[in-house]
Amino acid sequence: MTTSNQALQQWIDEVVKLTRPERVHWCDGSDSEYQSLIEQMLETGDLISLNQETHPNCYLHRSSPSDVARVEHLTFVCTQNAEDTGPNNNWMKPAEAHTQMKALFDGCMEGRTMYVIPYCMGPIDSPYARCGVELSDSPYVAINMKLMTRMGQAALARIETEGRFVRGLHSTGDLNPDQRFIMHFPDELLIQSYGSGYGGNALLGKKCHALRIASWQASQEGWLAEHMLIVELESPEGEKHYIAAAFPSACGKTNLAMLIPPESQEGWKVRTLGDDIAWLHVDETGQLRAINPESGYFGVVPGTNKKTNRNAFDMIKHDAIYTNVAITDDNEPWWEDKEQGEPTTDWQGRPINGGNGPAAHPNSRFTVGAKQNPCYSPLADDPAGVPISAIIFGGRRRELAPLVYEAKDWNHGVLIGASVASETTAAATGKVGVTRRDPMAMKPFCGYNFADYWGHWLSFSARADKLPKIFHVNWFRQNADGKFLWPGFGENLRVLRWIIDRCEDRVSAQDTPIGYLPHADDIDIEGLGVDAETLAQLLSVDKDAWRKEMQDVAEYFEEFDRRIPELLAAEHEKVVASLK
Ligand code: SAT
Ligand code: MN
Repeated sequence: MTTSNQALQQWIDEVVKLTRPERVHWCDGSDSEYQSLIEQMLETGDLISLNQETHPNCYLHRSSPSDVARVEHLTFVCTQNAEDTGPNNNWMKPAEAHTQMKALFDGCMEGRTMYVIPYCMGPIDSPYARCGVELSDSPYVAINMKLMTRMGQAALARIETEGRFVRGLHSTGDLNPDQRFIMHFPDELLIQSYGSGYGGNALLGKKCHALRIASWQASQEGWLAEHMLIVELESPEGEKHYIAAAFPSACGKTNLAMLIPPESQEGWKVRTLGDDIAWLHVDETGQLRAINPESGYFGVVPGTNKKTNRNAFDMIKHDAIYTNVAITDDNEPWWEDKEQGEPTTDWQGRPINGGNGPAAHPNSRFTVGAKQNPCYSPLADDPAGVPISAIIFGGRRRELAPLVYEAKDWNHGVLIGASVASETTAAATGKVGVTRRDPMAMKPFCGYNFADYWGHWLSFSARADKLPKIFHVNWFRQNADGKFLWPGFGENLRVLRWIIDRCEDRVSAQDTPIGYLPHADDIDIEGLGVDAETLAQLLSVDKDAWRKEMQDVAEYFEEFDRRIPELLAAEHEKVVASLK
């Protein structure tokens, strides 16, 4: 196959010359192509067939044990000027990065097939969607891209009419962690990834394109590319609201996006538009609208059970690719807190032995097409996206941050987003459970200087008439014994209801230095098992602790020096003054 797009054809020819694959396979995105790739991977052992009776079309992939998460220390943004990438990114000069990557890619596909993977991020006919082409020597990448994006013929046709696309070159190389790099060249709309087959490092449409490159493009073009789920909430009266929410990786975005209303919340309906990424645009009426650029979920498996997320539990029983889970003796996938079955073989294929740690890797994942979700919203395919009523920021914080609070206005909301901190999780290599600043949950994903990014966020006050309200939530508060104060999961709907009531001006709130907090009786705790004292604790503002927090935030901002927008510094000043 070839393409009428000369730039694409020329780039493919260059890559073939450099990497020297034995074969080139153009992905058409068809179901039959998916099936034949699966069969081929079963033969080579790249995939293991799971119990086809109980889990039809489910397969297990075991990655190299040293390749199980994103590698932030090996992820770079390459611009001429280091200041443009900011202290929030690793930087390398483009020329140097090109030289280094060229040496790694030289002949790396010998004996392998190179897959040409055209994809579209967003509904094919959406003006907000953007296309890319990934060249990869991994069939695992090809099948995952089929589930995660609109991949194949239709995307290629759009590229041929539109002419513009992001280029992504990926090779698993020899999986040597010392020769692993994820490089971004925003000025060239180019991504190069070598030495990893793991999701966020290898499925280049996801974090690399839809967040790092897209966030930079968005800043040039006047929109936002965010690490946010999109969810639809319908009240018993039929009133609908769309909410976008940003949380760091492995903090429950998929669970919130697929929330199941508990029995106590009768009549509420929740539908998912997206579980990880949102692209936000201001429409011609001044309303902020969101699309989900993806078409599938790459979710954390451990912890998924009938109680925590029944929809996800059912959704991954068929047509799913599992990565790094354990298996039972009847060949069913198994993970910690599945609450069903017993594992016999761990994620590395070893017989279960307590000394080897968890049976499933803590960052083991499922990949499924979004339409398998029992609460999938067909509006995810609407080229116009959905109007956003509220934006929520959140982190995983044992202490300090109340259950929920509302920003006083948009600019204050930008400060709240810029101040997000969270405990690290298994989604990236490194120590787990350390609190770090993770502004807008974008620390690993913002493709340019955070200070400029906050400036871009602030610019929306002037761009849009109907800006959503901004909130902060924390589902992860613990007491002194390490017990969670809030039950979370489906019960989070009780907090979302307050958020909607605030958007509709139906409830008043307590005015505190950090924002508007609910009056205790405006959060429905009936039948929840949370007593009034605990709720009071969840809704308290410890002024001393907050003064310290604002000091920490100020120190964090200092890293960005004079690039910090004046408006943001002014918002910080205001909070500090009111805490006095
Ligand atoms: O980076 S991935 O997208 O693979 C997983 C995550 O960090 O959310
Ligand atoms: Mn994510």
